[in-house]
Amino acid sequence: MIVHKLVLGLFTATLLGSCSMMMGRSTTYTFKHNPTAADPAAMGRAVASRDGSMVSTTLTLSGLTPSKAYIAHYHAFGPASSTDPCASNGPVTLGFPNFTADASGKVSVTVTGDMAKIAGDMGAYINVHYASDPSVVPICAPVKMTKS
Ligand SMILES: [Cu+2]
Repeated sequence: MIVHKLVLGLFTATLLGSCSMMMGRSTTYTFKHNPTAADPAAMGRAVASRDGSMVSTTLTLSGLTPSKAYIAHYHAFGPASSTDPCASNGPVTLGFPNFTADASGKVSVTVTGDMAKIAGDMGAYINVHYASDPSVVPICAPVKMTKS
């Protein structure tokens, strides 16, 4: 009986330990508005939580056009800037699932991917595009401020 209780106690402690470790690896990034007239009230944050070699990133956005379709991606640091990731024009490294803003212009969307896809310069910024015209990018969240 005593042995069984001890084993159960150790198991519980291990679960709590791994949970708090995951919380400690969570990082929040804040979206900023790009110099565009699109969705002037758009804002939000990205919370990235690492678990081993995988990372889950959840975008919580508001001020979007109600019921409009969007796409979002992690991008690598591009060639156009080495100090402003959002202006660096880098390639996509990890895409979020397509999403549509709700009737009040809010949405939450999550992607889980291999950390290697967004490590270092590979994950320099997250941007949100109109699905109908990806050249329209209302908001961008800088993740890595300086190019390596
Ligand atoms: Cu993009």
